[in-house]
Order: sequence, then structure tokens, then C-alpha cells
Amino acid sequence: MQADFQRWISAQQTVLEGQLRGLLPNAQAVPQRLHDAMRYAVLDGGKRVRPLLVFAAGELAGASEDRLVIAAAAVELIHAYSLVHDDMPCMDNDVLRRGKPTCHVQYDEATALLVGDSLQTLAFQLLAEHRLCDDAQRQLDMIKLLAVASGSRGMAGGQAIDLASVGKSLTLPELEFMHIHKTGALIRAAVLLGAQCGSLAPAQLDRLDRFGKSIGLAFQVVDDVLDCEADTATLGKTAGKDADNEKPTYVSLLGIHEARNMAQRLHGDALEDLSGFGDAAQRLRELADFIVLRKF
Ligand code: GRG
Repeated sequence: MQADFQRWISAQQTVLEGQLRGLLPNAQAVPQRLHDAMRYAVLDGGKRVRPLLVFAAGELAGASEDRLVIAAAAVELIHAYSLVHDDMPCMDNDVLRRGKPTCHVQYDEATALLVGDSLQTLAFQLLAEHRLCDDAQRQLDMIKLLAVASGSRGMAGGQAIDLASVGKSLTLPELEFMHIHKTGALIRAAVLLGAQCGSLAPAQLDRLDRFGKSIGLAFQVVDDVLDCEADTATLGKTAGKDADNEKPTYVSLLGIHEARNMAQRLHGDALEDLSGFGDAAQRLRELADFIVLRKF
């Protein structure tokens, strides 16, 4: 990874972390246990890929950082909520996340459920109470964009299909449909929210939308490969869960070699979608490389 890109990532992660610390309820505020658990689930962990996409797309669209950091925080709160719920015994039943005990293990199931609920609503509270752009209608559209990407037509819907597909074999289009929703929808929303904090022509937004779709799916294909190839310590979550849970994945359907090829093809598509943007899209290109080449 280029040193300059590494510095940019660290700087953006620090800005986001500071904002999240201030935006999350204080752990001493009643109800302390819930607030403490919310902070446990969000702070000091994760790659922050979705916020980084918000920042990079926003940079391309000339958005100001004070607006981008709110959109980035909202997307990360939705992501953190989804991880907390996904780890619960009624879903993936996992004990390790981001290198530490999952929320329901560290606290309890009822608290974890409420943590997810509260993180999700906090995300929308932030989008409603901070100015993200100069046009009120566009801001409402942005809130709707995140709601649709998170709900039954997006991430939660993809998760429902994922849960229903355990032990079944899916066709490639069915697997793609599931992952475009479960993982891809929020990644795509991150790109578009960042872009809409700034100003781009409709045709440029369309290109970024296509970029978000390709890189969102590439993220999941790489996730499937890493689940097979990386170890638990590197991932910070239990490796090999997909096979153990008899979940259809790109690896189980295509084999590891073809899955890697597919990630490369999607990476190429994503870079192609950025081709008209010149240097302004450099951070998005670097993030696309990072998503496809990552080892964790
Ligand atoms: C519970 C509504 C609901 C949805 C859950 C996101 C999700 C849907 C489940 C997580 C399970 C999983 C492993 C999905 C595959 C892709 C993914 C989202 C991985 C985790 O994201 P990273 O790698 O995690 O960005 P960090 O910890 O780096 O933020």
C-alpha cells in the first residue's frame, strides 16, 4: 500500500473515531449498560471501509469534511448494528468480532438486541439533525437512500435470504442477488451518500453508483475467499464459518480460483467506472485496490 494512501486512511479513521466518540451517548448516562455496550460495539475496531468510501466519494464531489464525517458515522453505525445482530445466537451465533468477544457475549442477548436497535436509530437521528447538503429535498433523499439500503429491500433483506439459504445450494444469480443486498447495498449507499454531500452531475452519480455496485460485490467475493483462506487471528472473527454453517458462497459455488478471478473482474469493472474522473477519483481507486487485495 502506498505510504500516502496509508496516511490518508489513518487520518480519516482518526477523524471518524473522534466524531463517533462524541456522537455516541456517554457511557455514564442512564441506561449505562446499554450506552456502554453501544460504545463497545462501535469504537476502536474494524477497517472502517464504508466510512472511507464516504470520505473518498465526498472528496471527489468537493464535499466539506464536517458534512462527510456525519454521513460516514451514520453508515458505520448501521454497519456496526448489523454486525451485533448478525453475531447473535438467533443468526450467526458467533463469539468473536473485531478481535474481541461479540456484544451478546460481553454483555447479554437482550442488551445486544437493544444495542443494534439504538445504533440504527442513532444513524438516522444524525442524518436528520445535521446539515449534509444545501438542498433540503436532497437531504431527505439521502436519508431515504440509507433507509432503503439498510431495510428489507437492502441489507436486512439480504440477511433474510442468507439465513434461509443455509444448507441449500443457490445458483450464481441467486447468490449474487443475496450479496448485492446483504453486503453490497450499504457499500453502494456509502459511495452515494459521500457523493451527495458534494455536487456532481447526474451522469457522474450514475457512474459512481455503478462503481459502488461492483466494489460492493467484490467486497463480498473477497470476504468469501478470506473466510476460507485466512485465520481467525488475522480476521478478528471466526474463520471457516461459512463452510461450518453450510452457507453457499462464491468459493463453494465457483471454487477458490474462479472466485478470485471474479473479484478481479469486478475490480476491473469498478476501475472502469471511475475512468472519466481523472485524479479526483484517486482515493476511490486506492480503496478499490484495498478492498480486493486486503488480507483481513
Ligand atoms: C443483521 C440486518 C442484519 C444484517 C447483517 C452485514 C451482515 C448483514 C452480516 C455480517 C456477516 C458477514 C460476515 C457479512 C459479510 C461481509 C461483511 C459485512 C463483513 C464484515 O464487514 P467488514 O469486513 O468488517 O467491513 P469490519 O469489522 O472491518 O468493519
